Amino acid sequence: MATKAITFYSHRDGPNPWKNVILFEELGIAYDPTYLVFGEGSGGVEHETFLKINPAGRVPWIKDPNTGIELTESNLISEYLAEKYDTRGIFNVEGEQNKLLVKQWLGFQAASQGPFFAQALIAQHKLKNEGSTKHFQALVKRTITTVDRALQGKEYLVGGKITLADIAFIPWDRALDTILAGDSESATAEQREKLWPNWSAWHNRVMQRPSVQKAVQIQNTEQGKK
Ligand SMILES: N[C@@H](CCC(=O)N[C@@H](CS)C(=O)NCC(=O)O)C(=O)O
Repeated sequence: MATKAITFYSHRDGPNPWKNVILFEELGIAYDPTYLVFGEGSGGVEHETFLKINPAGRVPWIKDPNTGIELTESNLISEYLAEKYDTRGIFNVEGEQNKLLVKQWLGFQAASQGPFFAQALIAQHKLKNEGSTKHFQALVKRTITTVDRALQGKEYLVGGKITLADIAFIPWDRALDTILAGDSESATAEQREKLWPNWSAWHNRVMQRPSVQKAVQIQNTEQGKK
């Protein structure tokens, strides 16, 4: 168990750091968050102060004073936290195949879900470009279809139990009302449930975990929502 709080650079809206908050809450790890903003201004992810810490200019980033470890990339941080602090094996899976499957899904999340969901959001709500919005929303739907197929007959992605793979998808999936806004077939949770029943049941199942609910509550408080 961590004795000193982990230094944690985060963002109030950006979904990626919130995967790690779920881990902090689930594993009872003390952490000390600093919330950055987007851009180059004071307190920004691309301000020179933070670029010296993380040249990628992105969050999350941690420093663990208990080990001296410094890390960025949310999925790698989750793997580190589980390896060091999951003393009860909450996220463990048995066997080489299952351990590799967790990594496979973490890779898929970081290479497909994260970037496609982010670009669909930016195309529609920031660039307001209809063609790009449709292009990225199609990739978002393909990503969800992949996960839905993989979940056929299963409650969780790997090994019949909760793993880091399931947790990794939650923060971006929570933003789907905004990401798929305007899409005639998948804009609402009801439509998504009909299109992707396995995915929808899994999402709701993982959402019910107390650690996920706590992370949502902390994020809502930070965002000034109830
Ligand atoms: N693959 C990285 C992505 C990190 C990332 O893009 N973080 C966002 C916040 S959710 C960010 O810092 N964006 C700022 C920027 O791109 O300028 C991870 O999973 O940690």
